[in-house]
Amino acid sequence: MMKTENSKKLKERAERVMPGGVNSPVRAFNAVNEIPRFIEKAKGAYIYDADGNKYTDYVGSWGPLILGHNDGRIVEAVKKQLEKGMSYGASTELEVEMAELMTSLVPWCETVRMVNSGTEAVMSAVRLARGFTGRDKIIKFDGCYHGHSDMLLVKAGSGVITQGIPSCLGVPKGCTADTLTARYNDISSVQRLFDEFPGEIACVVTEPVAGNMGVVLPKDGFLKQLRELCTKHGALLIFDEVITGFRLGIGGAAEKFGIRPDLVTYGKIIGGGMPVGAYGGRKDIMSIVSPLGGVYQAGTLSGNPVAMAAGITQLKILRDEPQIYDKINALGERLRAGIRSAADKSGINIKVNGIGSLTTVFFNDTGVSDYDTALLSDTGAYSAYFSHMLESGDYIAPSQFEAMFVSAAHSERDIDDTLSHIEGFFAKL
Ligand code: KE4
Repeated sequence: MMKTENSKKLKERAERVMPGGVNSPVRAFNAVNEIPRFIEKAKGAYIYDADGNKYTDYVGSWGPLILGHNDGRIVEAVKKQLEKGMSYGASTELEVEMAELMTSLVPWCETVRMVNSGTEAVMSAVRLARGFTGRDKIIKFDGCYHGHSDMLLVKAGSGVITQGIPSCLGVPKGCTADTLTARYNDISSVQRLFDEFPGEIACVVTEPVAGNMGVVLPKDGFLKQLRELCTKHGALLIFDEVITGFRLGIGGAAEKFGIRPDLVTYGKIIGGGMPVGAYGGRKDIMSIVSPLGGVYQAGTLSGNPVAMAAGITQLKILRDEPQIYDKINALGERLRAGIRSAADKSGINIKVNGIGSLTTVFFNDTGVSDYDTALLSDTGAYSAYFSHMLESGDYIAPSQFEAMFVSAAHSERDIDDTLSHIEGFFAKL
């Protein structure tokens, strides 16, 4: 058994002064009945906890660390900026460079605004869609998670499913009265809402590949039908690419599936590990964002130079070394093929969903294509799986409803070692 004394002590200290002892609920490990590991340091594909245990990391800070932890080039860029200052509350060339870089890499994102989190990015994009269309209603999908702004905490995924919160306390009915929900991958459920509320729907916001009910891929044609419906009804299509942006490829899911959203949101990877979010898209829509127009949005640390230095460095590496995507996608495929083969050999009924470097093992013997089928998963079995993997030295998501992230720092050896641990778990069942 791994030593966890120091993590245990830190958990007790944390719980005295922080709700649940965490700054984000999923880190509490409540869904997997384990002592949350307090991480002391990290490098490449590995993290090390307060008791000196080493893990191969498949969380990667929930997505930002596509190059692995503490890439020397990013560290150098951050150090260089730190010598010149941390934050000015004034414009800098770095922000311009970031916006030029993003809009050059993602041409349908014609202008972009930096914020400090994915939550802020999606909240702002939805406000903008409402402001641009003059309509109040929005459509989101059951099981998709777009951060914790009031109007989007309706049948949300990620930590909301993990903690089993049917709906969030503290969100007044008025804030969600205009939030309509549809079933992911069921275009008729979207059509019905447009038919029921003609001329009232400002936008459809979606994760183009869902990552917050576990990884769920869009069915063939689903995103294209969404695009067509939004165009037909004068609603905006918002792709929440906080997970998929710059992960599925330099152009994210929009490029991979050949769909042009009206607005797109980013986070995670564009910050290189620092707190960053962004929203952007069609210039005519972005042209009503303050100070140009009447849709207000602001942020003390938006475009923070240290965060920009980290994010620009990471994006430039991804731009200049496209073979990184070949590597992480191949490693993701190796992982999925290995898990499926191990399950077949041991006669275990699981489903493995994934795309590129994103994977989820569902303890579920039906296909998982939406919120309802994801909820059929055996979270008790997932918890046992999590504990086995943790004890074996693999740090995977402490929730059935999240993704495994592979980085460019992972090796085939890491994947094969992890596969042997998974085989070991299946053998115990
Ligand atoms: P943040 O506010 O946490 O930076 O981003 C919110 C968000 C928005 N959109 C999507 C598609 C997201 O996945 C997220 C946040 N992702 C979760 C993990 N699935 C963050 C982890 C956590 O909450 O601790």
